[in-house]
Amino acid sequence: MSDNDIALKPKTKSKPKLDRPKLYKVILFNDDYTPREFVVMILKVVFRMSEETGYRVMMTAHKMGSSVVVVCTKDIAETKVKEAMDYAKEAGFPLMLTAEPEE
Ligand code: TYC
Repeated sequence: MSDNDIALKPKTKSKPKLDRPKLYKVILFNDDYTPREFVVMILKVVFRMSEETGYRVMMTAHKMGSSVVVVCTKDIAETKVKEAMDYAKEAGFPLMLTAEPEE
């Protein structure tokens, strides 16, 4: 090796490849107009919840202002939010859900 040669250090720190997709939370928000039974129906039909789980999630949003419905990939979260809000819009209710990335 001459004096002008630069010794290149091999890169020792390489980013580990994680093919873990970023997860998204579907959040259900309370409002004063959507009937409780309608919210439970949405949770059963769109999110495949049982009556009991749907009722529990609906009551959490009703009492606390919001509730996490499910954690899943961005695609699924956004599709389900749209599906649920389309049903609500069609029925004339202001039911609101969002898909938010997990910290
Ligand atoms: N607060 C509504 C009512 O009393 C019921 C409701 C619950 C609406 C949860 C939205 O995400 C919700 N009729």
